[in-house]
Amino acid sequence: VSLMGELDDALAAGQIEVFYQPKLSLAQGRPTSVEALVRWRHPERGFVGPDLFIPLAEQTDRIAPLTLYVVERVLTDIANWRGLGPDLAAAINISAKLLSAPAFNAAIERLLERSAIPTSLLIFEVTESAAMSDPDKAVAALRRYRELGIAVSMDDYGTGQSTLTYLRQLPLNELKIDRSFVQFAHQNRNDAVLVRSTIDLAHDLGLKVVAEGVEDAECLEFLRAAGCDMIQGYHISRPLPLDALLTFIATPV
Ligand code: G
Ligand code: G
Ligand code: NA
Ligand code: MN
Repeated sequence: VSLMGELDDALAAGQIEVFYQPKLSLAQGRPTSVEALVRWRHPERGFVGPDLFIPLAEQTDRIAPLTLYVVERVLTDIANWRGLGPDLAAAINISAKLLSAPAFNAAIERLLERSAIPTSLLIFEVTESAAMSDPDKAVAALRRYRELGIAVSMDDYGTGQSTLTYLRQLPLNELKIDRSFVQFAHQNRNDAVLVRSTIDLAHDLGLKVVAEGVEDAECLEFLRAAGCDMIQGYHISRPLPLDALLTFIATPV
């Protein structure tokens, strides 16, 4: 049996789990959002990471049902952590392809209508390449998400091909600097320049900036000095299952 054949059953069998990685607001000194990251607990193969099965799901038309499953899970989980403290938004990765899929977008709207969770607690993360295949449709979909109250974040910024074009065209709230630039920015002069000027550029365009892949305190301090708004990475927390996230929220950083 192929891995993809099994993915259909995995959803039904509850083998797809959603972990959450906190993003720390430097101004507020607390997490203000989390990123939802899927994991597949396969009964025989053990843990299968999203790097392996997300691209396969995209190639075999399983990405829409998988993403809808994640969105439903996230809406349920938000209900679990609301009330435990200040509001914590959830970011969901949306594959390129889905932006131009009318059936997916209609299904998202139905899910949100049925849910009591305010859309202001949702962020959709898209990659530069995501928007690239069909820019007009991507722009229309992102505009619609924003009309619905969902914030839009550009993920993996800096690794795509036509970065400035996207910054001009896409309706964005937030930009996430790819971890390959962030990780060593406090040690490497060129990386430091790229990260600092990206933060300034984003701010001048009215966008919030998230640095991902922050692995130590020196990197955090570099980013604070550079005026970065939010940081995400192992230094704050690894991606956590819901239980551990609830504990994390209850524990001051
Ligand atoms: O921690 P990590 O191994 O979770 O994530 C690996 C990659 O998988 C990242 O690029 C992340 O954006 C992607 N990913 C994780 N969850 C999802 C998801 O629900 N949908 C999509 N499209 N990508 C995801
Ligand atoms: O591609 P995207 O940015 O959506 O995915 C985030 C990926 O980065 C996930 O695989 C997540 O587990 C991973 N990640 C999160 N924080 C860190 C970090 O501090 N260091 C490294 N190396 N990877 C991280
Ligand atoms: Na992401
Ligand atoms: Mn990223």
